[in-house]
Amino acid sequence: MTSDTPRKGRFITLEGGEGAGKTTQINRLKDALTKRGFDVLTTREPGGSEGAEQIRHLLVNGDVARWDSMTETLLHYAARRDHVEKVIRPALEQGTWVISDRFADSTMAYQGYGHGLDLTVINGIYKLVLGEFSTDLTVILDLDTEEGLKRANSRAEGEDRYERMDIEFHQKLRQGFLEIARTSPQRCAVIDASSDADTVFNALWDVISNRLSEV
Ligand code: T5A
Repeated sequence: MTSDTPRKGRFITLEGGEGAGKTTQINRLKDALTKRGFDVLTTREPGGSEGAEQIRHLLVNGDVARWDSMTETLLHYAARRDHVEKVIRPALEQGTWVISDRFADSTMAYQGYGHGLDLTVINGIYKLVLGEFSTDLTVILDLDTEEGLKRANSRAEGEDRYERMDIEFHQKLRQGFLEIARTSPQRCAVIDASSDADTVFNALWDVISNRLSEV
């Protein structure tokens, strides 16, 4: 399938800093869309395909400084290429709606705005690896950095290499996500993730039903 092949399903991503509540909201969104008769696949990055899950292990574990920002970006894009080609594109082509916990905007926010890799370099890698492939809708869950880290730490299940990075890094990537939304308003929406999970879901559902005409 080339980047020009028409899609039948929709590709939605949820983005945000650590502990913003993406997993919680994706589960609710899957239930709501399934009840309305859509075939829904949920997935995540880094990971989502067998090869990408192996690369994930290299990214979310180990010493904070084990990769420089370019190596880290290339690892995320190697994983993403496998995920898109083996899982996301085939599902979309069959008419399945795909919801991913993180996608390319995370690389821009974390490795670009957070770690300082040149944003035009990241855009160039995106074009090289994915061409014109893009999300239909990206919802950014925006939450105070310290609150997000507190929520994420309360889970204590390992895979915490990024959570261990310093607070300034997390503050920069939060601003990065907001900047991404400002520069791509057609594709992105920001919602306040500080309320309880029901309130956040209501805001998410408003965005989904307003932006995607099939819902
Ligand atoms: N990364 C990823 C990059 O650097 N570049 C990239 O290109 C990509 C794709 C992945 C890491 O990789 C980095 C970013 C990440 O650091 P991960 O383990 O997948 O790591 O981590 P996260 O994506 O951050 O996932 P988390 O599980 O930490 O956060 P979620 O999914 O946003 O949050 P969730 O739903 O698990 O909730 C966290 C806790 O908060 C509670 C939940 O019950 C849970 O305990 N909670 C709430 N509490 C109060 N109010 C609410 N509204 C709540 N919603 C959830």
